[in-house]
Amino acid sequence: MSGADWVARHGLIRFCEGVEKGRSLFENELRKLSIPVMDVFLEDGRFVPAGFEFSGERLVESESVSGVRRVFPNLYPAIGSKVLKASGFGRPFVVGKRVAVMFSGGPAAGGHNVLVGLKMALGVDNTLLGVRDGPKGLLAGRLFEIGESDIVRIINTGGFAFMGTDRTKIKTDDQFERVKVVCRDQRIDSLVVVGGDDSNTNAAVLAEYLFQNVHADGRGVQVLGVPKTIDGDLQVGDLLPISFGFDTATKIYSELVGNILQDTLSSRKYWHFVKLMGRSATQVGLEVALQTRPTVAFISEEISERRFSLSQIVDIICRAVARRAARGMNYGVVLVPEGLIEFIPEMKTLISELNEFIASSSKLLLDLNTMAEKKEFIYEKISADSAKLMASLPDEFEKMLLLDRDSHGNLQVSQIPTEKLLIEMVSVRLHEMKADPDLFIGQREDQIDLTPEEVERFLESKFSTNSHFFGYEGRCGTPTRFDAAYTFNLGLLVGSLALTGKTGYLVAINALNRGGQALAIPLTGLIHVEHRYGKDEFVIEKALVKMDSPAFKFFIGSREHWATEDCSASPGPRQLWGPVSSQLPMLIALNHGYTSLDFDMGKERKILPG
Ligand code: FBP
Repeated sequence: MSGADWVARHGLIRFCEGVEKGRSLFENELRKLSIPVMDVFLEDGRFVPAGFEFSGERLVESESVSGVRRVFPNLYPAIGSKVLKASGFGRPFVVGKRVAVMFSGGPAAGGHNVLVGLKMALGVDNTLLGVRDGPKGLLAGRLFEIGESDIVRIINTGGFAFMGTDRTKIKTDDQFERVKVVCRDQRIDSLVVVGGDDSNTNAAVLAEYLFQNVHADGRGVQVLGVPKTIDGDLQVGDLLPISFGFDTATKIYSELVGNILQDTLSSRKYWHFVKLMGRSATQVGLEVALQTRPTVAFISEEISERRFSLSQIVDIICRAVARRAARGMNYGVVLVPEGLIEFIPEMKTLISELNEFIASSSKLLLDLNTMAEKKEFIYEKISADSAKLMASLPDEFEKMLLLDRDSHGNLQVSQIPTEKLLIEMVSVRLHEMKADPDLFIGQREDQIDLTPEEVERFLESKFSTNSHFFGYEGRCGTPTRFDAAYTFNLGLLVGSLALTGKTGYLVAINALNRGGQALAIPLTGLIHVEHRYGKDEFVIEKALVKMDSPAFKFFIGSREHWATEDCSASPGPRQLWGPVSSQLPMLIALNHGYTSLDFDMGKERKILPG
């Protein structure tokens, strides 16, 4: 029943009183949204699981192959480096399988549709179990059966609320053993991990651990991964263009940034500093910049590559502010990636020294009461350069660098107010510039060439600021049409793999502009060695923004113009119906050589009857 029908039947007051959660007019219409489904999952108009065959693609062997063989003695020989593709041949006909699915890490739009697709691939002859609250819930054996009525309720809705998630890393022998026991007790045949790079690294390790001898008859448990993260940093070249959730998050942020840009053009008095989520990579920041054309946008990877210091970053902003002020434009928008500070080489060294120190001595730190004591203690333990840099930062910021790490040992950069730090430092620098204009105005390369009238205008200008952090707003919104379709098809794909008995694969869909190609990528082929927190770890590499990628090149070719002129774009709210509802992320289109922004994942289908 549509929302309008519901109101007609039950009355407006009862509707407004909220008779049932999740039943706004919008949510009711959403459940009826038709979404594209790939041909390989269709037979006689019904959704069916696919079979698999060798795609002809092999992953490039990681440089750490001997280590990978050692860490994955069962999995690596079994799945090697061959990428599989879903096919209409060899469709599995399986009954009685029990598949468990778990969200892991931060939420991302579309997760619920993975469950819907998975449930449909398994059909009525197999059982789908949901794990409550991510890995923590798995360890506690908190599983429940996902039924038809759940699917009807959650289809096309945002967030992970239906099952919950968390960031527990399963790493100790006790934890692995616990998972084994839960799988045995609950008769689980396959475990699907919906997560980012860290969670899928964990999935690979679990696939090895559960490879055999879980059940009394010697069978193991298959472990499969689904690529999720708004950060967009789980990509595998042409095979996996993007993780799900990225499109929704970036479209939400782009709408907000577009609105702020419109406000600057209207009120002409503020500089807005906007921090955008995306822990390490700046895929989110780049996409939002492409969509909105802000005054200044930083890409952390470039900062790292060009070895910029914090002071140089401040300088870049000050020059943009001064140039615009000279022309009477005392406004602008600066995009600051969440992970920026970790990419500034001097800060990176400081943070990694702090990470290693905190990993080994957090208990000692706890014993110290005041911040002054903590600082004194830490300054002695880190290098002199790092101690000097740390001491030069505002107190509040220094305190933030000592916040608790997450279970993967990462600094929680979302909690660090980099946008405020920059505002503070830029204000101080502008003050210095105004006090001694001859230092920065002139013909030298490091100076700004301004006429006397322009200098006058700059000296009289005001630098009024606002800061924003767009992060949590973007993770749980209603999935875009792209994410809704992508995740439903990923669900069908991972369900198919579960039924064919495969283990140790990450599902992927590429060729997103021509019907889509459904793939299974061996997780062990993605693992490489990284030095983390004082030791070598086998992990999936994060996909950072590449300096030679078409999307980045387009950005650097445009930014000078964006900084001096007002050429912002306002993408507006994301659309689920109508002419602009089929847009995929611009950086996918640019980086993969698509000629249009429209995606194509097959024909539109009504997913649920009624
Ligand atoms: P995932 O990689 O787990 O999907 O999380 C991404 C993210 O949204 C980052 O952008 C952000 O740094 C982090 O989660 C914030 O996490 P938390 O929810 O723990 O504050």
